[in-house]
Amino acid sequence: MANDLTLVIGSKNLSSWSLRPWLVMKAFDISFNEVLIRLDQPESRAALKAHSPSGLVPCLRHGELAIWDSLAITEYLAELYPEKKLWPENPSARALARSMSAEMHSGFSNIRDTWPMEFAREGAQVWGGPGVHKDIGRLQYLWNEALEAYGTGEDTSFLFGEFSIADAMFAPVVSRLRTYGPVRVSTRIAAWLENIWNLPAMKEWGQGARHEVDKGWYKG
Ligand SMILES: N[C@@H](CCC(=O)N[C@@H](CS)C(=O)NCC(=O)O)C(=O)O
Repeated sequence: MANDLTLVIGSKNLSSWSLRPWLVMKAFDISFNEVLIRLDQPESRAALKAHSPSGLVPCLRHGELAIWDSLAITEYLAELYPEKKLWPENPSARALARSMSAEMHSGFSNIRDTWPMEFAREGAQVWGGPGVHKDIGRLQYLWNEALEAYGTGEDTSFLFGEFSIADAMFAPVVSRLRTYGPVRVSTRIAAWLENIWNLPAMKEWGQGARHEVDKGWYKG
């Protein structure tokens, strides 16, 4: 079944929405074929339209089925692989994880618009302004709430103890905090940021992003 899954994604340096389900699939060892569409090129629009009903990525293809939204893809995967526990098992934890993921999916426009993901870029020292810092305040509140209630208390903890879709939904923000800022965070949140950044799958995505930069995709 797994090899029937094809995830269509955008450029790894830029496509924050693509990173989320890609990370879930890699971290949970779900095998898939990857189709990467280079964004921001004259031919990108046609390629996106050919692969995704919305003309946006990510899009998961499973046989005849196309699922064209990051959160919907992760929900589909959670249904396809219940034994992998992509969401926290505890219903209250799962409800909070879903609320946080949905808030990320529909909100935080200040940080998303002002600090676009540039995965391979670090230490740019760009102050985002009050809107960005309002978003960061809310993000830290959410992360802290999850870590305090459901984290293991150890430095290795993810938001709900084990890695889940909720962690993946915030992974592009983890990248942004390395690119821009600096932003002061609590020790607990700093440890979680490190955990996400050091995931083997995040490193693999980062290699892909750097490879794009090295190929000269972002010159000029
Ligand atoms: N709500 C969608 C947003 C998808 C989206 O905006 N994707 C961007 C790339 S990150 C895209 O496809 N842009 C098309 C373009 O750059 O032409 C999701 O969650 O998947």
